[in-house]
Amino acid sequence: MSDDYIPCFFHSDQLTFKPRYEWAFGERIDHPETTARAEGILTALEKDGSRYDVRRPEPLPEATITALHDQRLLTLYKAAKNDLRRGHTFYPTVFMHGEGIESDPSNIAHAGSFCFDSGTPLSRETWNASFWSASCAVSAADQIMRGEHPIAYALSRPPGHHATRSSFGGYCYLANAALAAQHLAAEGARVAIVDIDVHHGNGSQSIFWNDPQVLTISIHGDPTHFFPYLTGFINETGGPAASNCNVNVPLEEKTDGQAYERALDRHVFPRLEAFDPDFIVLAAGVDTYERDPMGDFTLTTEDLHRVGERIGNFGRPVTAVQEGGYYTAHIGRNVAAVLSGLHEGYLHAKGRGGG
Ligand code: Q9C
Ligand code: ZN
Repeated sequence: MSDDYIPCFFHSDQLTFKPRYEWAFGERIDHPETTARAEGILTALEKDGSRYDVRRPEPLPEATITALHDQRLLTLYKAAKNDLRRGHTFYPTVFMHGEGIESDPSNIAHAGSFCFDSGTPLSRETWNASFWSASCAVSAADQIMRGEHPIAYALSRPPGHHATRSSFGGYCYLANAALAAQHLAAEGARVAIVDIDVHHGNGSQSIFWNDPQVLTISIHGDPTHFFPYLTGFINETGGPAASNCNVNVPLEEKTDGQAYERALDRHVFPRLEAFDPDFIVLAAGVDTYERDPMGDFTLTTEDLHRVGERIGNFGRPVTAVQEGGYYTAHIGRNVAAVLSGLHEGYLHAKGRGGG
């Protein structure tokens, strides 16, 4: 096993998708999930070339995606690829769901029936960019599964933790972290998804709701007043076959690094110890940052490093998958803080650390 650097996965086609705008409390705003986010992260990784090795992912077999996602969702993304005009971005306007609604995924006009918010548009490029984003997550997981490295990173963009088996939303189209977890669990391993994005990881929660092999933990802004509003409460603990395999840790507005670490100690590490996973998938959003325009926590870059360190120090191999993080000027240093923290924490746990 090579401990000395972190393999990182990214494909340039992920930059072809450019959502234009979304709605924030009735106001049209520039879309926060920009290509500049990925570019900022890449620049930071390349600046520290002795620690990070950026590579292209292997393309995912489509069967890996349909093992987790409804085929109809893929049909919709492919319809967008084939039917939308170049340069056109489609915003669903009708969101009928449920009984008696017969939606046809080959009809873009029905897209809202597969979608749960107004911020997650479709274009010709959505499928290809999301495909490579998901491929990054599974390639990173594969490095971990083969035992080649203790820490691997997927520069996944678009993000994934809000996407469910059959719906998209929250800027997410394919469930990148869940696909990584599925890959790691394929040979019977126990996997824990730890979601540190400031928003509840509703997609991962719903996908593994009744699966006792995958523990899902999310620590996030209290959905009483924060996106995605309908999920992320503490009473959501898992389905009948997986009771207590889902853990939500909602925290109040303006949560700082100290309170965040306290929550990790009280609610996250005890559950990880009890579950005893073979692998961790870290849904690594950095929108807990104090200057994040979407978040409502107040973590500093040093706090993010400390969070990474604490999770690495748990001593299990970590597949880190990028989620949110919208303060573009500092996203590179914030992601590097989490990754270097994971690396240092892991080496420390194994008695090979310098610190
Ligand atoms: N005015 C991720 O961080 N938009 N998604 C809320 C509020 C949804 C964020 C709009 C935020 C989703 C992966
Ligand atoms: Zn987020």
